[in-house]
Amino acid sequence: MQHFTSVQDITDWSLLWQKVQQVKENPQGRKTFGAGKAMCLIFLNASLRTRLSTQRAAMNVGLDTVVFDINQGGWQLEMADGAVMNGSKAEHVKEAAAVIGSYYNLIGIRAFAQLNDRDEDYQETIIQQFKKYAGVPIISLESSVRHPLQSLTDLITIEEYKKKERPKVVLSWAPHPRALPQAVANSFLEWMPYTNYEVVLTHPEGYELSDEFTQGIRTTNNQREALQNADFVYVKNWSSYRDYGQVLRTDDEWIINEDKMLLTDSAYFMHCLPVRRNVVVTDSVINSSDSLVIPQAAHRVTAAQTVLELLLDHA
Ligand code: SN0
Repeated sequence: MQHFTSVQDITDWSLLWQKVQQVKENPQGRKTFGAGKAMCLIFLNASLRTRLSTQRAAMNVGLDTVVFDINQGGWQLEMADGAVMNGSKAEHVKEAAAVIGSYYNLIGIRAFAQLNDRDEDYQETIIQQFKKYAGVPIISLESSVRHPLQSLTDLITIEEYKKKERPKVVLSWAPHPRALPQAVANSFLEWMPYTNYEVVLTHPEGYELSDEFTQGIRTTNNQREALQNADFVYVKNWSSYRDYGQVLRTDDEWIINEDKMLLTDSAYFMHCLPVRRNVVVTDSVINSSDSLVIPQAAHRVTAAQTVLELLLDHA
């Protein structure tokens, strides 16, 4: 695997699952695998799980890590090729990425969608420019469009908890006071065709995701119908793709509560976190024994370590 920025970067699925198994069984088993190598994690946005789990995964393989909050202390980077740089941006990504790539064997980067200009966000410019200019493997720590480390985590979690060969997995939109990116939902759906799960997507009108991710995915605007007999309920808010970056409704009709979970086949509740309690999901559901949010978050280390081991072969 050369980079890890989308599901399409996975070249060998059987090797991936073999690694996941090895990492789960013995996370400390390859303590010196990354020895002598180092990774730079660049954050343009806040993070708890991605930052800490990726560092923990690196420790487990003996890889040194530096975290760079580029907005605090770094130069503002110009991303556009051919730009006349007479404004506030002091350095071009062409130099910055190449320089960081000369110091580090791997680069991770988090750059959320700005939610102003859809075309610009959906070009994933920052991650693409780093890919182009860094000369080392790039790991997406959530781009403007995708969050593949989260999606791998989600699959690892579902595989671990599923009680049926072909579980019904529902991705449900939920309310939120702020406009959030579509990345987690996009990415989750992008990984689904690589499973045999029965997948249903449900959201209110106006919250349709890009066709690129929903093609072939059963979709309904009826949340209760979607939840019938579900085995896993994955809940996430996203802002509108159609009315780009807009919050179209502020009511609580789509909250996940106990009453809705009763429609399922004793489904597990999943969320990538951070979650707004009693807005997205009621305390009673997230506190219940069917809530997987903590083991799911714990598997962020499993996912990151698996990815690091696959990439280190090329780093
Ligand atoms: C991010 C998102 O993409 O939705 C990261 C999720 C892994 N979530 C948020 O930004 C939540 C912020 C908030 O105010 O609740």
